[in-house]
Parts: sequence; structure tokens; C-alpha cells
Amino acid sequence: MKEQLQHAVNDQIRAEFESAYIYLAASARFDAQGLNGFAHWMRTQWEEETVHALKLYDFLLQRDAQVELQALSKPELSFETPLEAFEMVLEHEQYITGRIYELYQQAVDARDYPLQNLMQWFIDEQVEEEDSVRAILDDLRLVGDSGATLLLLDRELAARQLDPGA
Ligand code: OFO
Repeated sequence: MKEQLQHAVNDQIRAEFESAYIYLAASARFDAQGLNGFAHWMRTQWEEETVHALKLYDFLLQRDAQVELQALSKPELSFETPLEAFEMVLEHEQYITGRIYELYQQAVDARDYPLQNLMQWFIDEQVEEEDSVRAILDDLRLVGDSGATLLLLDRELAARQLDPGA
């Protein structure tokens, strides 16, 4: 595997672990606010992002390429309310989608077909992730950031399970 691509995949491993870190921090904040369903959703998202990082990690190992784990930044949370939190999540996932497209393009340019296949999986995954986050945002915009309906949404999010295909 070309060295430049190995660096790019290692950098994406960092980005996935940093995503996981952001969601874990968000989970702790919701837990402290007593919104246990939101906390659970974020913690499940942490788990999914860890799976994504390991998918890339295993891919490098399979290709006999070099794994170079990088330092992770401290997660900075810019939200106060559930609505702001999910606006942050959507913005973050759109940023990740941009990175995935970039990595896919690099794989195309290098004619690295296995990496193109793997990136295709990530591209599909990002469509699903952005869609599910938009659905929660729609609900939050309808119910607002407080009151009984927010608690109902909190209960709904408590039911989220880790997607076995994630
Ligand atoms: Fe949130 O998605 Fe990973 O790639």
C-alpha cells in the first residue's frame, strides 16, 4: 500500500477515535443532566465510532501496512441543550463525510481498489448516520428543549442498540 495512503488511513483512525471521544464526553454531559436516553444514544455512538476506527486499523494490518496511532485532542463540547448537541453532531458528521470522500478520492487516484471498497462502506454508513441524526433533529425542533415531550424522546433514544453492521 502506498505510503501516502497509509498516512491518510492512519489519520482517519485518529479522526474516528476523536469522534468516539466527542460522543463519550457528550454522553457524560447528558448523564449529568439526567437525560439518560440521550446519554445512552451518545454512548452507543461512541461504540460505533470505535468500531469504525478498528475497521480501518484491521484493514491496515490485513494489507501489511503500518499502523501509527496518533495523539487524540481533548473533546470540546459547544452545546448546552439537546437541540444544540444534535446540531453539533450533524455538523461533525458532515465534516467526517468530507474526510471520507477525500480518502476515497485518494484511493481512486492511487488505483487502490481494496481501499476504494472499504471507503464505499464508509460512504454508505455516513448516509445512514446523517439521516438518523437529521430525524432526531426534526423531533427536537418539534418538541423543543424541555418538558414532557423531551422526556418521551429521551425514552425513545434509550432504546438505541449498536448496529451490528456498524
Ligand atoms: Fe460517525 O462515522 Fe465514523 O466514520
